[in-house]
Amino acid sequence: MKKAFITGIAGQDGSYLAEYLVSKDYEVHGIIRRNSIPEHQELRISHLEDKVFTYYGDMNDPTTLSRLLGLIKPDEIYNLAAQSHVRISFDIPGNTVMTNAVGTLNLLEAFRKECPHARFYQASSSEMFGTGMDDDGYQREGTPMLPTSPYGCAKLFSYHIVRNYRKSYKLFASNGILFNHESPRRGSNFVTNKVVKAAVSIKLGLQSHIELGNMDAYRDWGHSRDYVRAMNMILNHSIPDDFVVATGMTRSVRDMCKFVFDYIGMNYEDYLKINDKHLRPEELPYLKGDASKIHHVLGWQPECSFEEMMIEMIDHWMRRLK
Ligand code: G4F
Repeated sequence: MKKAFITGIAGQDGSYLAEYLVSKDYEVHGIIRRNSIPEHQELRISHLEDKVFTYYGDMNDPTTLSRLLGLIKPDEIYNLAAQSHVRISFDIPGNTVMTNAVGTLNLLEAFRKECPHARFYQASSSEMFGTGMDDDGYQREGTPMLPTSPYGCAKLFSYHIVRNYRKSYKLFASNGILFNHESPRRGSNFVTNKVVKAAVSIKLGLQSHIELGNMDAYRDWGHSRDYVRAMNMILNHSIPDDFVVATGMTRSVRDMCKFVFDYIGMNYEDYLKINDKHLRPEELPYLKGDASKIHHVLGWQPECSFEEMMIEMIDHWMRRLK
């Protein structure tokens, strides 16, 4: 039985990954941060209560990371913990860098010292590309990375330090460069789930309007459940390497909003207010990933379409709010 250690196990991706690994007979361990309202902390993994082992831990507590890796001796380490909200990274840049950059270094050091034969997955992000783009309008593994946020800068440090540790110490350490990925488990301050929750609330008479920021940003949106499968495939490849994970299709926030409101029989323009507080000091206008490498080398393909995913999210909020 393989053992996996997941940082960020209680998050959207951590919960789908834990579910997937349990289904593949892994013994799954993960850390959660101490929170003053413990009832909310493990909501996304409450259905796995008897199937996974959770511990208090923090990316900025290297002693705990070392102790846990020394105790568990995992075969696979998935570093998914992060301050994951890009706009909020402008409000708390120091915390974002400590968690998303220094935290990765802390975990790599614990890995190198306590279980160097394990395999290490780093949750790298398309936000690292920022305004970098190839001439054909795609971002892929070799595209220049010019991040536009503290979040993107911190993730770029982690991406490079993982490559550096791989080469310097001959470790199995890989990056998945994941484009946006969503699900009903997405936090409701990310744009897809914010729009879905608001549209359903408006339909049910619980809310009057929605406030958004940049409607003309384009994103490549896939389903988290598909993307955690890619993480596991990346770690089970014969060599450590870096892979873009994306759908290859891009849509604007406006298109996404129109799809959701149309689906439930409303016109988004009747309910939309633009509020500058949702804009970022530097915007990232356009993301579209080329996942050819992971298609060809590992045989990964997404299974859920954008439309199926958004409808799953709409159904989720309809059930919850009714
Ligand atoms: O949903 P978002 O907040 O996601 P964003 O910033 O693209 O970041 C997500 O994807 C990254 C991968 O590229 C991850 F690394 C990261 O952790 C996170 O998961 O915003 C998407 C777009 C942005 O362009 C934003 O400006 O939606 C635009 N937007 C417009 N109005 C809004 C809003 N975003 C949010 N969160 N809230 C709004 O009211």
